Amino acid sequence: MKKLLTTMLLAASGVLAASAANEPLPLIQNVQAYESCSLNGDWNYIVDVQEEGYYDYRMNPMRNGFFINAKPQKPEDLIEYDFDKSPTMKIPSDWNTQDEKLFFYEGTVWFKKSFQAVPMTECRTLLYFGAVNYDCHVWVNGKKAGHHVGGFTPFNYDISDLLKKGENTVIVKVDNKRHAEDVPTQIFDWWNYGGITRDVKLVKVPMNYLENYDLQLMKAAGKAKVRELAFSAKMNAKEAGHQVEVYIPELKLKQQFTTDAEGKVSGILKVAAKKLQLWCPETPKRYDVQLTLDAGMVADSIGFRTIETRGKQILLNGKPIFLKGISIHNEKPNGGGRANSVEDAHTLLSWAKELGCNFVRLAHYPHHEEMVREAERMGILVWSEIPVYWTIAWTNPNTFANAKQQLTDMIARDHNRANVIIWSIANETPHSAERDKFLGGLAKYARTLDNTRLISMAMEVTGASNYVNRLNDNMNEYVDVVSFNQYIGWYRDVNDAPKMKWVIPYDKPVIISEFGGGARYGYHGAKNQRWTEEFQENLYKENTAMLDKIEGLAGTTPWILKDFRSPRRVLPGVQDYYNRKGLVSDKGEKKLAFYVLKKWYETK
Ligand code: GCB
Repeated sequence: MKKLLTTMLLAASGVLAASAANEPLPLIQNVQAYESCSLNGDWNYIVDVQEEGYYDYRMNPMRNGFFINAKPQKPEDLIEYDFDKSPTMKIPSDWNTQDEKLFFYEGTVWFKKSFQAVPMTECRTLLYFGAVNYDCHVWVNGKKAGHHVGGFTPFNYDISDLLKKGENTVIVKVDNKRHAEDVPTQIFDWWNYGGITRDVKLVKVPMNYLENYDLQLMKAAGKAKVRELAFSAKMNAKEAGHQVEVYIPELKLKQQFTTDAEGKVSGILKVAAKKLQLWCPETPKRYDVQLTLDAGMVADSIGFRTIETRGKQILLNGKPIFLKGISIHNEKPNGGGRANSVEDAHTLLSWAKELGCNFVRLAHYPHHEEMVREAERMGILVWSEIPVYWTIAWTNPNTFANAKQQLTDMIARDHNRANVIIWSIANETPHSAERDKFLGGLAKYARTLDNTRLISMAMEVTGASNYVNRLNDNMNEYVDVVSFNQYIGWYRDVNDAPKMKWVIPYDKPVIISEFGGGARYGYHGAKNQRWTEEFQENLYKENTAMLDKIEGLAGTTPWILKDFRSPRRVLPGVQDYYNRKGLVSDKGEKKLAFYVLKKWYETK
């Protein structure tokens, strides 16, 4: 496929690239399908505690900051930095685990990478970042390419006009300082890993390309003889009259569409129900799909399934399913640090498979794209979330715009993945009218982007007398699935578990999005001795027995697969800056509770 595309690109007519540096370019769908050149590898870096490479001594942004990558021209020239003499670190990575001086660092680091290029007039070059945490400015050859905020979603710039023949330089200023109005906000229970944490690449795209496309199986009555695939797409230019073709060789399905004045197409493809094999955890079937715009082709591998709710049930392909899940942070399986490879994803997801899971909650922000794709290949359903966590600045319009953008990009990246069934818009947020307005707005907006999946968020139950736990959240009316976190046995006495009653007054499926407790691997003792594996094991036994009594329980995602780094977990000798609620230790060792959950899932 890639070869085909290259040939096509070279043969394309020589129209000048109309790139608009600094303007945000909508995220390109399925970036893997294009010919690209990786910029991963060694990048020089400069730690800039006071941002002297960006602001002058009166705190005004400078015109000749570090981004111009100056070099002395005359002996007397004063230049107080030198990227080429600065150390290097591997990208993608977080700086915290790459340089021990930066373990706790929150602030600005500059990165520089040089590469060779040949400017091309017959196609465009996008500079793509899988994620950078948190605030980042990008320059190419000293000229601004763009600014991005938000640590877990991809973004791209059209840098065609900034490239020159020979050596080119990209400089990135990354700042991971926390602020109250950011998303996430100032406090959160995970490590604030800074840096260019996911892949960086130069992507070659035709002058006209499919910015985004969507191919989804539509819901149908159980005995329908013909199934419908809803297709829509948008090209980068707003131009009528371009041909878009969808071809699924295995189904012998081919259909053409013509763009409207907005550069959009939409329509339905029909296929005999008996020919179509649906994606499900047991048989995660995906079809090769070829999408052609004019002469340029993009290949994808797409699974078809439906997801809906009926009363308290979740239906996958029309049949009830119990979601045997586990929550996961986007951390490497052995030790801390941001996970960013297929291998990392495979190891984490294999542990989930071993537990008997058919579902994972990717908490509390979008994980790297390979995590979702590998889960799709392995037949694991996904809950994907944005970091609207705890005490967000609900009344700040910029905060809302930021959350909305992260939601947009999460959905834009993954909406053709059959395994993603739930978009989660928040976690454990304090109730208020302002919060409802903010989250209600996000929920409604998410449905305009994708009305085929379920919307949820992790809520909280409020305790009442006589061991009654009541779910009472105005956001109920906006979600399809009511999910809540509960910590009986950890933040509350484990002996209360058998006495608990649950009042969930909504006719919707219920997911327990978190439960669990901490244990240090290898620490053994009595079951009432906190931090022992036996304490955690007992907590899991009591909780699973308790959850079996919740009417309409449609799934669980206990907290959490693996111990993960958190600055809030400071107990020496036990936590040492790790949240120890993992069923697997930070080094990959399985704790006793792992086997309790595995056994429970065998009964589901
Ligand atoms: C929660 C949060 C999660 C924390 C967990 C804990 O409710 O959603 O991010 O890590 O509790 O360990 O307390």
